[in-house]
Amino acid sequence: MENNNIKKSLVIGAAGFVGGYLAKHLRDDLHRDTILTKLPSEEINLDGFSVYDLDILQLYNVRAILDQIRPDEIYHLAAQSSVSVSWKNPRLTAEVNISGCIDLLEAVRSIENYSPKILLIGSGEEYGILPKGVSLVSEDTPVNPINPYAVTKAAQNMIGRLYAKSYGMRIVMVRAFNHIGKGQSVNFAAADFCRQTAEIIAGRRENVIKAGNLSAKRDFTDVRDIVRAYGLLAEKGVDGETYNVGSGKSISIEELLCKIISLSGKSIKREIDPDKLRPSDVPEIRADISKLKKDTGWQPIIPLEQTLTEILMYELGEILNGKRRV
Ligand code: A2R
Repeated sequence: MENNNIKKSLVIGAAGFVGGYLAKHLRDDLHRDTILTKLPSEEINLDGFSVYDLDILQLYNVRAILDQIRPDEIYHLAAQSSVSVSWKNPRLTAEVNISGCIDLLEAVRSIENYSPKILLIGSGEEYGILPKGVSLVSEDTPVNPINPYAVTKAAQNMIGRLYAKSYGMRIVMVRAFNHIGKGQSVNFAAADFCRQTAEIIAGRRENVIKAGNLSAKRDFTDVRDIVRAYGLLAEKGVDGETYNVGSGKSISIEELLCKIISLSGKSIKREIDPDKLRPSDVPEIRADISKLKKDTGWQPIIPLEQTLTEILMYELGEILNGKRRV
């Protein structure tokens, strides 16, 4: 029998890195009736999920699905999320990240007597080059994006604000800083270093890790803490407002690498790989999370060392189980 008191949550972009974690959090911790678009890539137990195949660029399909299931809250994670792909294919990036978002909001708006809470997931990348002397960024710090991906996310943020203010829609915007966890693509530093270290532990690689700019300082948070913040923001975030989600602390990539190496118990050298250097790396960025804390009571709880240990063990397991040939 259907329980009408249980909230329906729709995760758009559930097949991505964050989507699987968010889906699990909504189902297991918040006991939501959770609907996913596409299956999560992580191997998770799919009991209790309904799955729809939805391309956000198919406006009529999006509208039909929304009208049919009428979720109480929508987590919009679908994106072309790779910075390097955004340089190679800025048009596709703009189409998915900007037009896709507009189409989603228009679809919601066109359905009568329907006003779901919508979370638009953006990125700390939107801040880009910071004003001189600034490393701690609040939501009021001007955005100054320096790659096509970040431009599209800044645009998404502005669209969300516009629709909330102009049409009274219940939209909250997020700027998520670096989040890490098992299963992330090795285009990201923590996963890359853990995979290389796992290969060394497994004896499949010489004791050298290749890295890019080690001096840049970034704000890292466990993805499980991040999705917990999303759940709270869907409940308590103020409509039309933007929230930074991060740890509020920064560490250098060098320190991150040292932590991973020390977890391995091995003596490992580092080597700079010019292919991993980014042309205009921002020296330091960390999130001011006071607004998020004040409005939701959220704070990160999973220590960085725990997250790194779990990623390293995961990568080692993948190699030893033969899932990844080195
Ligand atoms: O590319 P696919 O097939 O894996 O699907 C991606 C999905 N996606 C779409 N879904 C529906 N219609 C589309 N036209 C479309 N284009 C892409 O969005 C993928 O499953 C998901 C994004 O997942 P990831 O790239 O792994 O991003 P992640 O790290 O989970 O980040 C979630 C959100 C994104 O909006 C980021 O820009 C933001 O957090 O930082």
